[in-house]
Parts: sequence; C-alpha cells; structure tokens
Amino acid sequence: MKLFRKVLIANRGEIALRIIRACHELGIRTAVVYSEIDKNTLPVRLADEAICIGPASAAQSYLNIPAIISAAEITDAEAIHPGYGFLAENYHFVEACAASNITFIGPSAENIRIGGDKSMARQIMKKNNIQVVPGSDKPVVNEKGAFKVAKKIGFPLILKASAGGGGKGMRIVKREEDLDKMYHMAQKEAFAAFGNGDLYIEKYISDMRHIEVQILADNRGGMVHLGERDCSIQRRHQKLLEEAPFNYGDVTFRKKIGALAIKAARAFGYRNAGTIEFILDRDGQIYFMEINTRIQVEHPVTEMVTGIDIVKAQITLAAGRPLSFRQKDVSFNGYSIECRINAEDPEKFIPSPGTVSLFVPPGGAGVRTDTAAYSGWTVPAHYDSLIAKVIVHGKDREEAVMKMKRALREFIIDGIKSTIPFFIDLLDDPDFLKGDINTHFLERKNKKK
Ligand code: MV4
Repeated sequence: MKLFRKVLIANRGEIALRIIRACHELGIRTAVVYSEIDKNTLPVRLADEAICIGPASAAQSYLNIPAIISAAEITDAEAIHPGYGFLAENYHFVEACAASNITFIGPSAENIRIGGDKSMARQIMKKNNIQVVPGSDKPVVNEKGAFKVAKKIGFPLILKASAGGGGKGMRIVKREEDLDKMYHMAQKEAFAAFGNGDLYIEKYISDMRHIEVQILADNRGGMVHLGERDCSIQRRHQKLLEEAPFNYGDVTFRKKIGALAIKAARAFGYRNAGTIEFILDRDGQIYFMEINTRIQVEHPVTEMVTGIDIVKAQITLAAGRPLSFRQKDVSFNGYSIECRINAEDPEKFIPSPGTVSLFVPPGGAGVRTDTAAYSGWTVPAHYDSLIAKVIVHGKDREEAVMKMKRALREFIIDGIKSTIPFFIDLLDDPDFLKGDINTHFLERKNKKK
C-alpha cells in the first residue's frame, strides 16, 4: 500500500524542494503552493502540480490557512507537509487539516501547542524529573513575581518569553536594580511579537553550548533518537553553522543525552520527527531547554552521519507506519557540518535581495547543497534570506572542516551578497578549529576584531 497518493507542500525555497525530493523517492505525487512572487521557482517547476495561493506577502499566501486547505482539496492531496517556519508550528492549522480530513505531516496539535508554550514545556519536564535550569515554575505574573524568583536563584538571570523562541522578549539581567526595567521591556517586546507577554525566568548559564537531539516517534510508542547536533554557532539567535556529532562528546555522552531526549519526548507523548534542545554548561551539566515540533533547517547533518532520511521518515510515520528499525540499528558514521548561506551582507548581516546572475553550487565527494536557487533567479525581500545550505561529510571534524572550506571556495554566487566570506573566515579561526565554541563565540570574535 502507498503511503499517500499525493502530498501538498505548504512551503517554499530549499525546504519545499527537499520535501518534493523525498516524496518522489517514495513514489508520491506532489503539489506545491506558491505566492505570486514565487512563480518562477524550482519547487513550482519540479512539483507535479503548483497552485498559486496569493500575493507575495506571507500573511496572504504561505500563512493563509483557508487558501492552503483549498489548494489541498483542489489537488486532491491526502496530506500536507508544512516544512519549517510559516504554519509548521501552528496548531490551529493542524486542527484545520484534521477538520478537512487531511493528514498533517508532523506531530499532533497538542504536541505543537505544548511545544509553543515554553514555560509549560519546562513544567512538564520538571514533573518528569528531567533537569531544567533553576527558575520559575510558571510564567511570572508581574515584576513582584520576578523579584521573588530572583531572590531564590540569584543573578545573573534570563527572562524568556513563554510564547517565544528566537530571542524576542529575551533579556539577560545581571543586577537586581535592572530587573524592573528589563522585565517591562521584555514583556512589551514579547507582547508585540507574539500577542502574549508572559515571561518565565531561568538562571543565566554563561558560555552554554546549544546541543539538540533528533527524535523519531511512531504512533504506537516506538521511538528512537538520531544523536545530537551542536548548534552553538549563532548570531542574534539565528543558527549559522551546525555540526554532528558533538565534538567533545563520546559514545557515553550520546547514550546519556539520547536517553534524556527520549525520556523528554515520551513525557510529551511525542509523535513524528522532533528535536529536544538542551543547554550544556561548562561543567557538563545537561538541562532541558525547549522542544521543537518541526523538521529543522539543520536536519541534514544528522542525515549525513546516520544515513537516515528524516523527511521520508516524517512522511512514513505520518501515514501511521511503525518505525522500521530500533535504536540499536542506528549507527553514527563520521562528522558533518552545515553552513547556512544567506543572501546577506557578510559583515553587517543585513539582507541583500536581488537577482542572482550566476549560481554554481559546490559538489564533489561528501558535499551536499540544499538550495532552490539558480542562475537568473531573483531573491525576494519578502521572506527569510536563507538561499542555500552547504552540508559536508568527512571521517572526522578536521576532514569535514577542510571539505567545507574547499566547497565554499568553489561556490559561485554572483549578483547579490552572501554570507560565504563570513564562513570562510570562521573556518580559519583557531578556537573554532579546536572546537572551542559556545553560543557567545561570535560576539566575542567580533569584539576581538
Ligand atoms: C540561555 C542562555 C543562558 N542561560 N538560557 C536561548 C535561545 C537562544 N537563541 C539563546 N538562548 C540563550 N538561553 C539560559 N538559562 C543564553 C542564551 C543565549 C543568549 C541570550 C541572550 C542574548 C544573547 C544570547 C546569545 C546566545 C545564547
């Protein structure tokens, strides 16, 4: 029996193409939605069908739930893959799919609702004896509540938006006298961004590493982890480079953090593909941070070291199939690094949309480029500026770094600015080469200049 006859892809760019490829390898027909400005794009060309759902503005196209449900009905698609961003973590969309008898390729609406409520997710972890950073058990109701928690955990602390992620509504508070002001600033920012000003508090962990674990879960309680990724190289809360495995980890570390991730995912009753994010502090303590209920941009590094196609797995699991392998069947081979190439000024990190006059992605052994760009394509200013992901695989970190350097040097993107020069510089940094990185690596590197 076929998994699905046809899948609708409710996304654009490289991830839409990634999903089209997975579907076609599974013998599933594809329909893709697109906005007016995305008419001349590769996903539109390569899917079996394409449906225009509105103008360039995401609110009127890729976020337009009725238009997307209609597109699925018109094309007779049985399932929708949301990709990442846009509607991927909108549980109302999952409910709208269910109401129209369309399978949502992803976790349950409840998984997504809880995953989007960061303070609630924290509480669930605490109840299940999974270590979280000391902090508030619930969103704090006012500055008085914030002071109460601060008395208990001390300074520095960090205020985070319950509805957040991505750094909006986040503030580090170093001293008691700053708390009142920072609380109100973070709350205002969170409300403006999410329509919800709830804040929770954590003790601030300095020099943390961001380590996350990929999970796959079927609908019958079967669950495996696909190992960890180090996503510590970020700038303004945007991940820029990810690697797998964690360079300073070993088999014991992977077993420990993998088991922890499985325990966390079980506590959520998790289904399909997901990621458990952890904070790793300088003493090696592991704390739960968040659960991500979508396919992530950086999923290819895990695919490279495990040989498992995570998007195909998502589709198979959403069709109700059980996992076809067990934890002991998951093996880890070599080292992988991903660089996110953005259409941005590499020094100022401001968007650089425009027409790509020449586009020649790198290739060769152990190099994968996930992109929907081509020579003559115009990068629209309406969406995020990711235009390509270069992913390499080598026998160890050193080989992967060398491979990435040579791949980025041969990558031709003319007509617009890209972040390639930034990565070529980063890959020569002595501390990066030692693997001595954390989430503040780039801020410090910038100061040194
Ligand atoms: C933290 C932290 C320190 N302690 N949590 C979470 C989302 C990610 N983008 C940044 N996050 C952090 N969470 C605890 N308990 C440090 C960061 C962090 C950060 C925070 C504020 C401003 C800049 C930052 C840069 C990297 C990491």
